[in-house]
Amino acid sequence: MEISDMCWLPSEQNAKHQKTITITVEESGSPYAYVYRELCEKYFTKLYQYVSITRKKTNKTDLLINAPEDMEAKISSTAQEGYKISSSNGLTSISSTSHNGVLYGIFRVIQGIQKGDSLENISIEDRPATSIRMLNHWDNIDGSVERGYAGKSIFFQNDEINYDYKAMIQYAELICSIGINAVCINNVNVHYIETKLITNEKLDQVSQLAEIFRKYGIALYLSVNYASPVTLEKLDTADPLNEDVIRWWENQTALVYKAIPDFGGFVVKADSENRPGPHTYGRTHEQGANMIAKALSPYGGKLFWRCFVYNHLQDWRDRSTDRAKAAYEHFMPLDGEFEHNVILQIKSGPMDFQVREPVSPLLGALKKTNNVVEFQITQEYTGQQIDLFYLPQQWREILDFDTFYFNEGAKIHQLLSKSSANNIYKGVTAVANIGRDKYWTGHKFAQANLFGYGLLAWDPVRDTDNILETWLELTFPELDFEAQKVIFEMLKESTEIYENYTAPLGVGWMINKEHHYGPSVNAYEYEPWGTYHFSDREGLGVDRTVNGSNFVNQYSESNKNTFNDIRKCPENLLLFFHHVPYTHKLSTGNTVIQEIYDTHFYGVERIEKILTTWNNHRSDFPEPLYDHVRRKLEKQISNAREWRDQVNTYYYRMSGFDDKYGRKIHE
Ligand code: GCV
Repeated sequence: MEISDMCWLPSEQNAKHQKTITITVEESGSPYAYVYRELCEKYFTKLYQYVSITRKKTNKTDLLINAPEDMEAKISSTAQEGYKISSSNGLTSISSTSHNGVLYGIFRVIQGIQKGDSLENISIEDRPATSIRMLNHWDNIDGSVERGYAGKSIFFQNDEINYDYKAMIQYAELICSIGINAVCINNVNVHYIETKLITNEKLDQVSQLAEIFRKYGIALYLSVNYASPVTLEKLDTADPLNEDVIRWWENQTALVYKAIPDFGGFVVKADSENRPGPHTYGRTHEQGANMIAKALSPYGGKLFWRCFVYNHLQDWRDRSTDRAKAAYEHFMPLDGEFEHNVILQIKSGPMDFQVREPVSPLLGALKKTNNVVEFQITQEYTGQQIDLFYLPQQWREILDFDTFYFNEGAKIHQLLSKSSANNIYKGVTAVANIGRDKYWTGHKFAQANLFGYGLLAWDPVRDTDNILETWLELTFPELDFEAQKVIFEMLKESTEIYENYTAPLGVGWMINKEHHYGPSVNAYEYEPWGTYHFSDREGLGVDRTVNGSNFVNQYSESNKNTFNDIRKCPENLLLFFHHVPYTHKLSTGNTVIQEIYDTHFYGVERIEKILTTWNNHRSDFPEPLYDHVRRKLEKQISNAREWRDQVNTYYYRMSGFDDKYGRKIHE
């Protein structure tokens, strides 16, 4: 594997503006002092002309890394993961009470120097707002990646755990530098061979991976197959109340912890999209989850239990079932029933990582259960790392959504950062966008999504423009401000542009079936997946009001009233909540049909303009980058045109309304 891209970490592109630095990593008995030395050696040498690393402080020491022997082995609060960088009399020190904190402090200093700060001016005390900052890889052991758009798996190949050691170290450093502290290496859809990852056949190799991640304060997790006892042990049931099943999980979990004493825990997708689960055995989610959680509990392990549970075999004729309601209906009645180490993993929206959907009503509603929000960095429905989509802007809106469940502090970002006695673990997880691609992420600019995820997970109120500027400064030190600004504008606009030509007004699921790239208006309309737009000759949209599916009722009173009332419902969610006639007037004065035409034309024009700008600035960028981005933009434009023409033609034929500007719509 040839992944040489350093992303936002110092590389040969960094000019060595700074002259000399003496770094002291005190030999204080910390088992990780060697990691700090390695990091300093690797990265400070990219930024300084002369670097000397000592084990004892002298009067030459510029940077002192203090790693106390009694550093907390297990992190039990976000304060512990914090760090302090302070300077006085020419000496800058990094200190923390945990290994993670020291690492984050070192990367913070590196970033400061990269951005041109002088060492003495980097004084900061920081800590993460959330305790869980996780990545889920959907990697399969055959090397494929479900919904992966960046090449093959970095962990697996040909039914084996098989990775490039150097690249793995690089990956761990990359994600540590943005504060990630947990990684689940395999797909939530656990197939036969992956089921064996928790057995002696594979544990040796899993533990070697865990060892790499441990160096960087990252706990390793595995997705497990709920029916493992049946698949592996040939028990005739995986019933969570069955004694043999309970014992099987206890024994298997003990084996895992013998191999990896600080193993993070399991992730489970149960009773969802053909995956087995407790329902398969006539039991409930809390019975299934608690049984596995109890097996993990003696070792401090956690169980992430996904709430992506719905009927994927719905009859499209059945208008009484609304998939959006499923997660809440399954899990809300179970609030308070889960073991202390169960964490419910809730997709950010009630459907499935669409370009636009409301925030899941389960977030904020659960009061007595640990939960994390799940984002998707891999761009399944958002352009597949061909089309530009700067995801942090979407997440910013989600994090700022007010659930109105409490008098104060009810925005999603506030809920994620607050722990309470019943609800200890809080945070975020996201599906990774990584593969063996030379840029790691398929599109070089998709690195901004991974970077932004890390920074928002750490600080969920952070401004996304500032994240983008920081990413640009760190990633492209060789580009001048004007050139960086070109990329900044492209990414800033990208989210709206993609929404313009794919999903204006909150309409969803007009995407090609299975691979989910490009338009196909009715691909899902007569299918069992519960994802419809109900277009007819009069209008379109899904009535989820009190007179329709009553999904609105799952929100707090205030949000329910907003979404239910067509005059108050945000227009970018109009078709998610309401079935409206084509003649319905919007705040812009446009009718819905005209808005459909306008947004699709506008989206294409905007992306065409971006390519023109990119071409005009050709000489500002190194040829490989210019060419890489140009080729992606050309593909995006042809995709956007296809969306425009298929959707506009479809609605022209369906409604008979002309475009008031007389633009070309195919008949
Ligand atoms: C891993 C969507 C995706 C599936 C994915 C699933 C999930 O349905 O299309 O590929 O499966 O979400 O989140 O479990």
